[in-house]
Amino acid sequence: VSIVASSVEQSYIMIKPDGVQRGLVGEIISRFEKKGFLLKGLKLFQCPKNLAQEHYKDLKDKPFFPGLIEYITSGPVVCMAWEGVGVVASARKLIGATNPLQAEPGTIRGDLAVQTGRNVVHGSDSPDNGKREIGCGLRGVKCYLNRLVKIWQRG
Ligand code: FUP
Repeated sequence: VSIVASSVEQSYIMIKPDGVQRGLVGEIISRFEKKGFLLKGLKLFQCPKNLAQEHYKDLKDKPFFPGLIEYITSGPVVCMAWEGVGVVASARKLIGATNPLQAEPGTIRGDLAVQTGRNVVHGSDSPDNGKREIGCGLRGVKCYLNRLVKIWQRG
Protein backbone atom coordinates (compact mmCIF):
# COMPACT_ATOMS: atom_id res chain seq x y z
CA VAL A 1 0.00 0.00 0.00
CA SER A 2 1.47 3.40 -0.89
CA ILE A 3 0.37 6.19 1.39
CA VAL A 4 -0.06 9.48 -0.45
CA ALA A 5 -3.09 10.85 1.37
CA SER A 6 -2.62 14.27 2.91
CA SER A 7 -6.16 14.96 4.07
CA VAL A 8 -8.00 13.94 7.21
CA GLU A 9 -10.07 10.82 6.53
CA GLN A 10 -12.13 8.33 8.48
CA SER A 11 -11.82 4.56 8.28
CA TYR A 12 -14.37 2.04 9.48
CA ILE A 13 -12.54 -0.57 11.55
CA MET A 14 -14.56 -3.53 12.77
CA ILE A 15 -13.34 -6.18 15.20
CA LYS A 16 -15.01 -9.35 13.94
CA PRO A 17 -16.77 -11.94 16.17
CA ASP A 18 -13.62 -14.09 16.53
CA GLY A 19 -11.61 -11.05 17.70
CA VAL A 20 -14.25 -10.24 20.33
CA GLN A 21 -14.60 -13.88 21.47
CA ARG A 22 -10.81 -14.34 21.71
CA GLY A 23 -10.43 -11.25 23.92
CA LEU A 24 -8.45 -9.22 21.37
CA VAL A 25 -10.49 -5.97 21.56
CA GLY A 26 -8.00 -4.11 23.80
CA GLU A 27 -4.97 -5.33 21.82
CA ILE A 28 -6.47 -4.18 18.50
CA ILE A 29 -7.68 -0.79 19.77
CA SER A 30 -4.28 -0.24 21.36
CA ARG A 31 -2.46 -0.61 18.03
CA PHE A 32 -4.54 2.18 16.43
CA GLU A 33 -4.19 4.39 19.52
CA LYS A 34 -0.41 3.93 19.68
CA LYS A 35 -0.08 4.72 15.97
CA GLY A 36 -1.71 8.08 16.73
CA PHE A 37 -5.15 7.89 15.16
CA LEU A 38 -8.22 9.31 16.84
CA LEU A 39 -11.15 7.14 17.95
CA LYS A 40 -14.30 9.02 16.89
CA GLY A 41 -17.02 6.45 17.52
CA LEU A 42 -17.40 2.93 18.91
CA LYS A 43 -20.14 0.44 19.62
CA LEU A 44 -20.52 -3.24 20.48
CA PHE A 45 -23.10 -4.58 18.11
CA GLN A 46 -24.82 -7.80 17.07
CA CYS A 47 -24.96 -7.25 13.31
CA PRO A 48 -28.23 -8.34 11.67
CA LYS A 49 -27.96 -10.34 8.44
CA ASN A 50 -29.29 -7.57 6.17
CA LEU A 51 -26.74 -5.03 7.45
CA ALA A 52 -23.87 -7.55 7.04
CA GLN A 53 -25.02 -8.07 3.43
CA GLU A 54 -25.10 -4.29 2.90
CA HIS A 55 -21.62 -3.85 4.44
CA TYR A 56 -20.11 -6.56 2.19
CA LYS A 57 -22.26 -5.81 -0.89
CA ASP A 58 -19.21 -5.64 -3.22
CA LEU A 59 -18.55 -9.35 -2.48
CA LYS A 60 -22.12 -10.61 -2.97
CA ASP A 61 -21.26 -12.77 -6.03
CA LYS A 62 -18.26 -14.51 -4.40
CA PRO A 63 -18.58 -18.20 -3.47
CA PHE A 64 -17.54 -17.44 0.13
CA PHE A 65 -20.25 -14.75 0.60
CA PRO A 66 -22.82 -16.92 2.50
CA GLY A 67 -20.09 -18.19 4.87
CA LEU A 68 -18.80 -14.64 5.36
CA ILE A 69 -22.27 -13.37 6.34
CA GLU A 70 -22.75 -16.30 8.74
CA TYR A 71 -19.36 -15.55 10.36
CA ILE A 72 -19.92 -11.80 10.74
CA THR A 73 -23.36 -12.35 12.29
CA SER A 74 -22.20 -15.21 14.58
CA GLY A 75 -21.58 -12.93 17.60
CA PRO A 76 -21.06 -9.30 18.57
CA VAL A 77 -18.64 -7.11 16.60
CA VAL A 78 -16.95 -3.86 17.68
CA CYS A 79 -17.70 -1.07 15.17
CA MET A 80 -15.30 1.88 15.21
CA ALA A 81 -14.63 5.10 13.30
CA TRP A 82 -10.93 6.07 13.36
CA GLU A 83 -9.82 9.46 12.07
CA GLY A 84 -6.51 10.89 10.87
CA VAL A 85 -4.39 11.88 7.88
CA GLY A 86 -4.04 8.85 5.61
CA VAL A 87 -5.85 6.60 8.10
CA VAL A 88 -7.51 4.43 5.44
CA ALA A 89 -4.31 3.13 3.80
CA SER A 90 -2.35 3.16 7.05
CA ALA A 91 -5.00 1.06 8.83
CA ARG A 92 -4.78 -1.53 6.07
CA LYS A 93 -1.02 -1.73 6.62
CA LEU A 94 -1.52 -2.13 10.36
CA ILE A 95 -4.13 -4.85 9.69
CA GLY A 96 -2.08 -6.81 7.11
CA ALA A 97 -3.00 -9.07 4.18
CA THR A 98 -6.46 -10.67 3.91
CA ASN A 99 -4.93 -14.14 4.30
CA PRO A 100 -3.28 -14.06 7.75
CA LEU A 101 -0.68 -16.63 6.66
CA GLN A 102 0.53 -14.08 4.10
CA ALA A 103 0.26 -11.11 6.49
CA GLU A 104 3.62 -9.80 7.74
CA PRO A 105 4.59 -10.34 11.37
CA GLY A 106 3.94 -7.08 13.19
CA THR A 107 0.55 -6.64 11.56
CA ILE A 108 -2.66 -7.50 13.43
CA ARG A 109 -3.52 -10.45 11.18
CA GLY A 110 0.14 -11.50 10.90
CA ASP A 111 0.47 -11.68 14.68
CA LEU A 112 -2.98 -12.84 15.74
CA ALA A 113 -4.69 -14.96 13.06
CA VAL A 114 -4.26 -17.94 10.70
CA GLN A 115 -7.43 -18.26 8.59
CA THR A 116 -8.82 -15.90 5.91
CA GLY A 117 -12.32 -16.75 7.14
CA ARG A 118 -11.35 -15.81 10.74
CA ASN A 119 -9.10 -12.81 10.19
CA VAL A 120 -10.24 -10.84 13.31
CA VAL A 121 -10.60 -7.35 11.87
CA HIS A 122 -11.95 -5.34 8.94
CA GLY A 123 -10.66 -2.02 7.58
CA SER A 124 -12.13 0.14 4.80
CA ASP A 125 -10.33 -0.03 1.44
CA SER A 126 -11.00 3.60 0.38
CA PRO A 127 -12.08 6.91 1.99
CA ASP A 128 -15.45 6.63 0.18
CA ASN A 129 -16.01 3.13 1.54
CA GLY A 130 -14.93 4.46 4.95
CA LYS A 131 -17.85 6.92 4.85
CA ARG A 132 -20.28 4.31 3.52
CA GLU A 133 -19.30 1.65 6.07
CA ILE A 134 -19.36 4.04 9.04
CA GLY A 135 -22.88 4.86 7.86
CA CYS A 136 -23.75 1.12 8.00
CA GLY A 137 -22.00 0.04 11.19
CA LEU A 138 -22.13 3.17 13.31
CA ARG A 139 -25.62 4.29 12.35
CA GLY A 140 -26.97 6.33 15.24
CA VAL A 141 -23.68 6.50 17.17
CA LYS A 142 -22.62 10.00 16.10
CA CYS A 143 -25.82 11.66 17.22
CA TYR A 144 -25.59 9.64 20.45
CA LEU A 145 -22.06 11.00 21.06
CA ASN A 146 -23.20 14.54 20.27
CA ARG A 147 -26.04 14.13 22.78
CA LEU A 148 -23.59 12.95 25.45
CA VAL A 149 -21.30 15.93 24.84
CA LYS A 150 -24.29 18.28 25.28
CA ILE A 151 -25.23 16.56 28.54
CA TRP A 152 -21.65 16.89 29.86
CA GLN A 153 -21.51 20.55 28.84
CA ARG A 154 -24.70 21.20 30.76
CA GLY A 155 -22.96 19.63 33.80
P1 FUP B 1 -10.01 -7.37 3.30
O1 FUP B 1 -10.26 -6.04 2.67
O2 FUP B 1 -8.57 -7.67 3.56
O3 FUP B 1 -10.88 -7.63 4.49
O4 FUP B 1 -10.41 -8.45 2.19
P2 FUP B 1 -11.69 -8.56 1.22
O5 FUP B 1 -12.52 -7.32 1.25
O6 FUP B 1 -11.19 -9.07 -0.10
O7 FUP B 1 -12.51 -9.74 1.90
C1 FUP B 1 -13.43 -9.47 2.91
C2 FUP B 1 -13.59 -10.70 3.75
O8 FUP B 1 -14.04 -11.79 2.95
C3 FUP B 1 -12.30 -11.20 4.37
F1 FUP B 1 -11.99 -10.54 5.49
C4 FUP B 1 -12.60 -12.65 4.60
C5 FUP B 1 -13.54 -13.00 3.47
N1 FUP B 1 -12.84 -13.74 2.38
C6 FUP B 1 -12.94 -15.12 2.39
O9 FUP B 1 -13.58 -15.69 3.28
N2 FUP B 1 -12.33 -15.80 1.38
C7 FUP B 1 -11.60 -15.18 0.41
O10 FUP B 1 -11.05 -15.87 -0.48
C8 FUP B 1 -11.50 -13.77 0.43
C9 FUP B 1 -12.14 -13.08 1.44
